[in-house]
Amino acid sequence: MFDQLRRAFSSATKSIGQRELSEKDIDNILFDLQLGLLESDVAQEVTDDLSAKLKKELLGLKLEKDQIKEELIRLKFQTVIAEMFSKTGKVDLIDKIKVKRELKGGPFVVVFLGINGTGKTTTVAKIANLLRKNGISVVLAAADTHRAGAIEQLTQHAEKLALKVIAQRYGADPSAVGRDAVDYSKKHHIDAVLIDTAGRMQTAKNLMDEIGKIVKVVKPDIKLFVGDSLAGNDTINQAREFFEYTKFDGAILTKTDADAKGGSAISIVYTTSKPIVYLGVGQGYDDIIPFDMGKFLQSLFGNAQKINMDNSVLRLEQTSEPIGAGKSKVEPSSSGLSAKPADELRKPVIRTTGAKETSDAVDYSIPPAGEEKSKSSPSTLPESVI
Ligand SMILES: Nc1nc2c(ncn2[C@@H]2O[C@H](COP(=O)(O)OP(=O)(O)OP(=O)(O)O)[C@@H](O)[C@H]2O)c(=O)[nH]1
Ligand SMILES: [Mg+2]
Repeated sequence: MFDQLRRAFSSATKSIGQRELSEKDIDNILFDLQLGLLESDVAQEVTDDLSAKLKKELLGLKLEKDQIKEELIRLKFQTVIAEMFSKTGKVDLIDKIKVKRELKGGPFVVVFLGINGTGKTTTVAKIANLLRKNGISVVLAAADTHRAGAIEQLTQHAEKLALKVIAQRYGADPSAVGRDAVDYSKKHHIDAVLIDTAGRMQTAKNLMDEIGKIVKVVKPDIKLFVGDSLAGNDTINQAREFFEYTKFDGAILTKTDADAKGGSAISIVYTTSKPIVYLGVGQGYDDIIPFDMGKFLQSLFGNAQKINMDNSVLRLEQTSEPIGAGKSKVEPSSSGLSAKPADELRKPVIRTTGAKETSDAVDYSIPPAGEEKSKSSPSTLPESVI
């Protein structure tokens, strides 16, 4: 995971390390870095901003004789990225739920948002499993009342996890489903309500209006955007649009087990200034891990480093493996989603996988009847995980 991004950084640091730093040198080197970042699916505007910040840092650098070492430049890169991530703060979902439980303030309500196929329903199941393991009682709300099979899909997860799911018929008002789930949880003293939502409607505006209504009616404690790490450059458009409408509180980046690039994490944080809360690392119920900035940076930059940030020093723990290592294949899991037959697992709809395909037009519309939903599934997702 994130190997390509690490390569982008390390090749740029090498070329810096071998030269005296004039402004021209820096521009050339930053050009290489920009290319590397773009290839790693970091969005163009993010790449431009990052390299402008780096240029500022590098121009001010006083170079001693032995000082131009790869590590020194690498630290500058790290600092810029680390500052961006550390400014977002941290969301500890389990802790937040426990705090509300102690205050006896009713169930903690989480709404999951994102376009179709990013992994919302799967993530709802994973989080439910995680919360239960932490002694938190959970109810699921099937608020995707649009897509055929969506209610059954969530119900299957609920059955496997022995959880209650609150559902109505297809076409029902999703906010009413959410409200039912909250009412049920109040009555039965359930700690958390996880609301699965639709990812596609007639138009993007309909989708946003619907989500707006759910948010208004159920007043969630937290709204989590679910982004597909394989969607590449398109992730930034999705994140921006959802953030504009919902002001979500954090993001979950899915399919990082199949993601060799890692730019999506940077793009989401850059666009929204909201933290990445969890990473999806496979199709099993246990395949979700808290996002760890230190490990993410280590995964990008390699060895343990000290990073100066806001006058404090962050020491990255050295671990033997970067995050996601060894997770590139989905292992069969007795309790997991991957135990499902392949044809039961719907292929994700990846709207864009490369810079060339990027489009400003956002179309979350339902395809004409008969057209297969997952036509644009990526070739980048290994067969083994589909
Ligand atoms: N490899 C891998 N696959 C994942 C991950 N998360 C979700 N998936 C797969 O992505 C596909 C789509 O997941 P869903 O949970 O149905 O996506 P969704 O966002 O609910 O889709 P809609 O209901 O259509 O909006 C499924 O095949 C999942 O198993 C992950 O972290 N890693
Ligand atoms: Mg779904």
